[in-house]
Amino acid sequence: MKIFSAKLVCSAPESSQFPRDNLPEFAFIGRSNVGKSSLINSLLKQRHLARTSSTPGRTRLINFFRINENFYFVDCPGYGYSKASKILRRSWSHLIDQYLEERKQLCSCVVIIDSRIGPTPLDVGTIKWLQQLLIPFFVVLTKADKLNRSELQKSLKHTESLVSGVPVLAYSSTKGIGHNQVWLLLNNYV
Ligand SMILES: Nc1nc2c(ncn2[C@@H]2O[C@H](COP(=O)(O)OP(=O)(O)OP(=O)(O)O)[C@@H](O)[C@H]2O)c(=O)[nH]1
Ligand SMILES: [Mg+2]
Repeated sequence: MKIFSAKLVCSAPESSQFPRDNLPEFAFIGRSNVGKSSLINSLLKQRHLARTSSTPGRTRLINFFRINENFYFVDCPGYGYSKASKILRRSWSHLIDQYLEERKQLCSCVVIIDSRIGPTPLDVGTIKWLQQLLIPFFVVLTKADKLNRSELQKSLKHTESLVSGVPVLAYSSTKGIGHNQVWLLLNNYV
């Protein structure tokens, strides 16, 4: 995919502020610090479009990036950040639930999981929720550069066994591993 333009058009604290132009959307969801914002930057070959940080819980609002004036990448707050207050955690997860339940223009979710950790109960819960809502999704295992080949194969197999039939791809934002494969799946929708 050739990227002509990519801009942050909205950081929404609540659903009334989601964009209203009805373009197709891809949502990037996963645990805090798993590499969601880095994946978005890497796919768009941008360095600082989505804010990344080694401090978990950095993305607190739902950020909408309009790409090529044609579709959106949606960067969601990470779930499961244990140091955030209970109230904050509840408001983030309420915001994400609202987004997933209501958003008609949502084409597909990209569920992001740390390849070194594999799916946690929270990830499995999210996947079940997407299946219940009939939202298409695929899984990206990030930080693949941190594993050797056999560890990565093991992680892929283990994740595949938990999400039978759903594509699972390895990705590294630092090395660009998986870039074309992720775009191939996204291209099915735009
Ligand atoms: N080695 C390596 N580090 C990565 C990769 N992806 C992300 N990181 C690092 O992981 C940390 C978290 O990345 P973010 O992209 O901010 O993670 P996030 O999921 O958006 O985090 P929150 O917004 O806080 O939920 C940063 O220090 C990144 O540099 C990767 O593929 N390889
Ligand atoms: Mg982020």
